[in-house]
Amino acid sequence: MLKRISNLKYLIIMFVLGSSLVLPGCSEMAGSGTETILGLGLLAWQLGVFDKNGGDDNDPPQILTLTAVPNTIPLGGSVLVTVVAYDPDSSDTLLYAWTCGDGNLSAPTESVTTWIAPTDNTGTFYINITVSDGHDSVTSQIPVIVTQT
Ligand SMILES: [Ca+2]
Repeated sequence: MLKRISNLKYLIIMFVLGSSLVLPGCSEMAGSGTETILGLGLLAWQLGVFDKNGGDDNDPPQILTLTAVPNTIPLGGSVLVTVVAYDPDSSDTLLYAWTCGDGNLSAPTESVTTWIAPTDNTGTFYINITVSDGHDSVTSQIPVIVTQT
């Protein structure tokens, strides 16, 4: 769909240069005077249709906040991890997927989960979240430090 929008931008440039064009479904419009203004008006309307009302482009979800409380825990301890995400397309339902290379996640497909640290590994662990709207996704991660005690 972006390709078609680019084509329409090209058409606008041709109008500005004074070229004569025939749009699909329209009569021929000369590139001067009031007909140029009419042509630009029609193109602006078409751009609006392709961009939003056509329904075939998507705004990806956005992660607003990602928190881990507390962010330092002992071996086997637990952290409450929360993501707040938003999608500009009001009809899109967000899907959540948490992953971590070690430890366990209590609710790996919810926006809030508990991560339980391993009992035999200390260090910094990155908890990853992917938020998808079914078309596009966004990923982020947050570190949690696991200490001996
Ligand atoms: Ca969306």
